[in-house]
Amino acid sequence: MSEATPERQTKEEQHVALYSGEALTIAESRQITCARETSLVVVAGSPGSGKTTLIASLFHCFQRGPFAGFMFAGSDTCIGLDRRCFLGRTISRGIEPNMERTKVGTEQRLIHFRVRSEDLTEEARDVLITDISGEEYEDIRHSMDECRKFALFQRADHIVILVDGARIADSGQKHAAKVEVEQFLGFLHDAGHFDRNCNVHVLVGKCDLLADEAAKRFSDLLKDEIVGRFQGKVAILSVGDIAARPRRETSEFRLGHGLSSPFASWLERPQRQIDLTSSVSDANCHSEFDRLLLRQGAEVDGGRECP
Ligand SMILES: Nc1nc2c(ncn2[C@@H]2O[C@H](COP(=O)(O)OP(=O)(O)O)[C@@H](O)[C@H]2O)c(=O)[nH]1
Ligand SMILES: [Mg+2]
Repeated sequence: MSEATPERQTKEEQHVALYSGEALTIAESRQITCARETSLVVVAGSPGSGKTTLIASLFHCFQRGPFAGFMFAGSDTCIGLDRRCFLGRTISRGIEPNMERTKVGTEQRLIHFRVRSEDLTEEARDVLITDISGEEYEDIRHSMDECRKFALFQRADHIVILVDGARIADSGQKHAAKVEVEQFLGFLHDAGHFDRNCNVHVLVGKCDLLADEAAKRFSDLLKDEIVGRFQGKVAILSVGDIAARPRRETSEFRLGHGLSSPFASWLERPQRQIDLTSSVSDANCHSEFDRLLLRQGAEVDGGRECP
């Protein structure tokens, strides 16, 4: 075996990607998406609905052991995950867990999970999950143009819409919350995001707060109406209740309540039906992040070819 010279070592080291462990930019995520089939999950919902908590709770669930039939097999974003989790930890001694507010315009936003089936019969699978900021959500919700050109939706394999269960439990807010989610789905549909094989999951979060029967009935009504209105307009529509991080863990509501089935489905990538580049042009992209998504879309969807 020949020994590498110091000079040669330096050159080789330059080609070794060293992950910071922070959430990934799209550019950084290419190492994952080019190497392995990776699905992209985009979580949308009103500010405070529990999007960041959902992602952090998945990580906590895997820290406890196998989850949804899968074992944690690594992450290139452990520090990013940790950052999102630290305020929610017991060590923070807060009465209620509190998540760091999702920063706007930050490029580092994709959280990576690699998991493997518990029985080890299958290869490990990769999933990138991101939550959109409150500001982006408001922009998209109020402008069809913004919604149409929002590149994350064009690329997403799974769009998760999180309804704030705390609002559903509040008789003064529940109607507004219902109208909001129905309008948002209508916007996504009219913007053409349902025209391809993207799966949509509407989840009523914080369901541990739906204590009385009236609140539960309203949550069921909301889900039934959404199914009645949008089933058939989107490749796969699923609805459900989750309590990603119940205020108090009980035998009924444990950490990650209701998340195992959605999470297992997020590991599957629906087959692409459209050429992303035909529906989005560079001129439509409003940030460098969008442009990277656009460039990457063709590589990711067209096979495993990377420049
Ligand atoms: N009771 C309860 N509270 C939750 C749950 N999930 C999140 N929360 C709380 O909802 C608040 C907002 O969560 P966050 O993830 O920051 O919302 P985001 O703005 O959508 O990212 C935090 O105080 C969380 O602790 C849940 O399942 N049950
Ligand atoms: Mg957040």
